[in-house]
Amino acid sequence: MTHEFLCEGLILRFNYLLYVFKARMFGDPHIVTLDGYEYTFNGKGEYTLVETHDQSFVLQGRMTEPAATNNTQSGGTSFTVLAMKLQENPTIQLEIMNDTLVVLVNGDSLDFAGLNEQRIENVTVIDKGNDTIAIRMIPGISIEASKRNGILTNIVVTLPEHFTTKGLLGQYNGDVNDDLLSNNGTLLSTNSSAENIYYEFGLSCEFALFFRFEKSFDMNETVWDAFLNKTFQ
Ligand SMILES: [Ca+2]
Repeated sequence: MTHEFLCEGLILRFNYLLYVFKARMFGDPHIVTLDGYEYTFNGKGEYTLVETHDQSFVLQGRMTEPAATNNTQSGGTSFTVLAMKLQENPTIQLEIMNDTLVVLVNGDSLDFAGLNEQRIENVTVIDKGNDTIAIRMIPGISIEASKRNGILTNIVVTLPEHFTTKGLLGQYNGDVNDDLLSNNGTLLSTNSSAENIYYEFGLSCEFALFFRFEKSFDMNETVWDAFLNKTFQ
């Protein structure tokens, strides 16, 4: 399987683990935690993917339900925004605007100025072409994502192994069995049903706003109502 191959390569080289969001046309978001536990989470809203216990690094994401088109049928949710912050470095946001993948730095669109790489403090943003952006942060954080069919996909997160985390990407500590630690401290069995994972773990990762997506966040009533629809699966 692709993720196993990727995991193996990264473990051998960097001793990192990773998360892979497999590309599917509006399909169920498939998550592989940093420790390698796989589950499906069809959330709709804004969630913490990774938060280190000391809150020095946070990665958040927005999941929305793409509109159905003539050729596709909606029915699942997908990531459309990622936002991250490391310590006092600028907030970096990846977002699809008007079918274009853009990078916002503290809310302002990043101008690559003809280059494919920009450095902002301890953060390097790389335009890898083919609608793929990579963000590297000292000390060894990497987030990559691609735009495909109007969503963010092939999201890969790598962290230094000494990081300890919570969030949708799990409790990162080398133990695959304790990844479903909800925000209220309840530990779900990795044998839990998809429904239990959705309600008792996934929804607990909706974040108390650490930072906002204000520059581009469409606060119109329809979108906001949709984000508040906790019954969506
Ligand atoms: Ca774990």
